Amino acid sequence: MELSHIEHIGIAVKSIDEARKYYEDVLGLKCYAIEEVKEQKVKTAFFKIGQTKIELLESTDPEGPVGKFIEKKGEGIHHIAFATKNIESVLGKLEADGVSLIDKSPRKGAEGLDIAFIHPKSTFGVLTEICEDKNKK
Ligand code: CMX
Repeated sequence: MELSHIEHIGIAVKSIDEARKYYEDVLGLKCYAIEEVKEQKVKTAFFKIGQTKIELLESTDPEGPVGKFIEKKGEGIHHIAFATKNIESVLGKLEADGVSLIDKSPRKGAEGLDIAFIHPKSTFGVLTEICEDKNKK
């Protein structure tokens, strides 16, 4: 599988304004982007540490994926995202291996990345995202 590194870790929070104080004032990371992803019913805030990002996820709709997650499980790690340079090939291999894909083909996510999610029932309970930054080529 052509995965290069952990692109980001998504963390569900009730309030980005509240949670970012910990990441900025305590951990000393810098929030470099805030973006709403309407289709996913979330507002996101990004921090970088090495080549990996932390993505804070605040729900904009209780019926959205992050709203439902917080309601059931509370705040915490929501997903892990792996980077690749060939998302179509990775998705093809996952499907051939019988892994349950939420997105069978890539779609646009935050920061303009091409993304696809894998169902947590196929990944020992961890919602997993594959992403490719096609602008980097
Ligand atoms: N991690 C692990 N398990 C999760 C989960 C998560 N993030 N979200 C839901 N689940 C589990 C639930 O606990 C539940 O498990 P049980 O059946 O054992 O109770 C099961 O999945 C079904 O949960 P649900 O609340 O009924 O939710 P849905 O089935 O409607 O949807 C999922 C679950 C993962 C398919 C959906 O959240 C999804 O498609 N997620 C991908 C998109 C996404 O998360 N977008 C937000 C981030 C966007 C971004 O990063 O920009």
